[in-house]
Amino acid sequence: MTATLVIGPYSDIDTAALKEAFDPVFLDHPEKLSGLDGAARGAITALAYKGHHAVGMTEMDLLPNLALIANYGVGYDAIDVKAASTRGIRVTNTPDVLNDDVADLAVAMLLMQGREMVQASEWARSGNWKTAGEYRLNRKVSGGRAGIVGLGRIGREIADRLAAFKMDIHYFARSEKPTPGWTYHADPVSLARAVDYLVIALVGGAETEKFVSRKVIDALGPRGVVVNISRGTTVDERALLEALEEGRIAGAALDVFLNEPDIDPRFYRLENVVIQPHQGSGTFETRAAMGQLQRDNVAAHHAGRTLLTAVN
Ligand code: 8YV
Repeated sequence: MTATLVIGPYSDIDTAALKEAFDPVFLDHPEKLSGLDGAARGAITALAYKGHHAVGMTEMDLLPNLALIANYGVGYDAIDVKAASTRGIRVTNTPDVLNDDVADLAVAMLLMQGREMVQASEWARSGNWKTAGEYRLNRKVSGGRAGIVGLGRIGREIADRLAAFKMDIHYFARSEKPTPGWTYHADPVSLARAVDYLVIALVGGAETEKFVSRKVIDALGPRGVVVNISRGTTVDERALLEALEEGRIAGAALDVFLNEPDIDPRFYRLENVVIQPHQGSGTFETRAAMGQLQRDNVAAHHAGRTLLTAVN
């Protein structure tokens, strides 16, 4: 009887590696757990999870001997860590290995939004360039003012990249960091007021829900652009949509949304929004590293070794 359960939409490469390493039970969604018989559920001690559906008390109660949830991703907001800790279940994630990709995507989206690259590409593809001439002028990005909400590992990588674009770096974090030349703001409204681009790099979960509030969005003003690579929950999405539709901010570049992938269709109608399908960490190289780290955590658990990247 296997002791590992794998849940989520894994790539073929990850699936093969998981199979080889643990000969696990595979499920595509946590809601399928109740379909496993009691003996199979009772044998499971490790869960390798990938996805953004909630894994909470109900799921944990169905796995009475579960001792590890190894999350595929740095953000573990889908997992009720408090409930896990209460049951003595350890949780691990995959930090650091994805910092570069997520930061690259944030910067790329910011440039795409400012330079209207989606529309400009469409201009060329549709033949307008040949028939109607040059694409319209757009907005200079280098030298602008960027505000990073959350100067953690990913936020820091984004700030470093934007500094290389000669941008004036402002940030909000729980405490001021030793970052000479960068401006600290103790509250996000003050940060939004000071910048053109507001880049959200917060962790997800209840404590950051709607942290970028209506007030913050209003403070950004008509030249302001919201860039989000964190979680859809960190922004008041309703307030963001209203501000975009009413032209009270200049635009947005979003890799994350509420209710992914069934996102609010109002976003599709907004020309000034760059939309990405939550692909921040989605490169072959980084996904290989994330998968390896997840499997290393599961292997460490089975061998009784120290977990590599424990959350609780
Ligand atoms: C996802 C992410 O994990 O790491 C995170 O927190 O959001 C992503 O890397 C990835 O989409 C797999 O579900």
